[in-house]
Amino acid sequence: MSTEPVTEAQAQAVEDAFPEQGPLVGILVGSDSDRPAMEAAMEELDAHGISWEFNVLSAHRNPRAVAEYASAASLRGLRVLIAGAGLAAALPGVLAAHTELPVIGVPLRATMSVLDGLDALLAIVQMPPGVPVACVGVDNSRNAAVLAARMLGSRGGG
Ligand code: RP5
Repeated sequence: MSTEPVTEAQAQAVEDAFPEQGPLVGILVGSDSDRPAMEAAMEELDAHGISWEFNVLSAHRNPRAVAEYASAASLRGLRVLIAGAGLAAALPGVLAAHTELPVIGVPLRATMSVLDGLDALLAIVQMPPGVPVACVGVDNSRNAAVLAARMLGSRGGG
């Protein structure tokens, strides 16, 4: 793995910053404009009784914040990350570069897409060996949540 080991000082800093047990699933998108496409994932996780949080963090516009989020995610108690992005959809891959948690990418059909979402799908799925990202269908955030629920061993909802 390319992930750097977390030092005790870093772990303590995260515990100090996040003293409460956080949600199990982190949902991220690259832009506010992506949020509507991810609502099916939120509803699906709710149906399974799985706690989640939502953040807008762009791999291209906020690269440092994305790295910090992913590096702290496991220590905060998150177990799976779901990341939706369109166009040159780097967010799922960049998250995977900074965490050992499973990352599920949702390619989104952005308005400027020249390939109706296929550009984002290829950007998400074509990860190099050793840094995997699971990938669901274009705009199919519900399936990302179903997969996350299965990873977490949930048999409810669906
Ligand atoms: C990607 O660019 C985002 O994930 C979004 O799908 C797309 C367009 O973003 P906006 O221009 O709407 O912010 O990074």
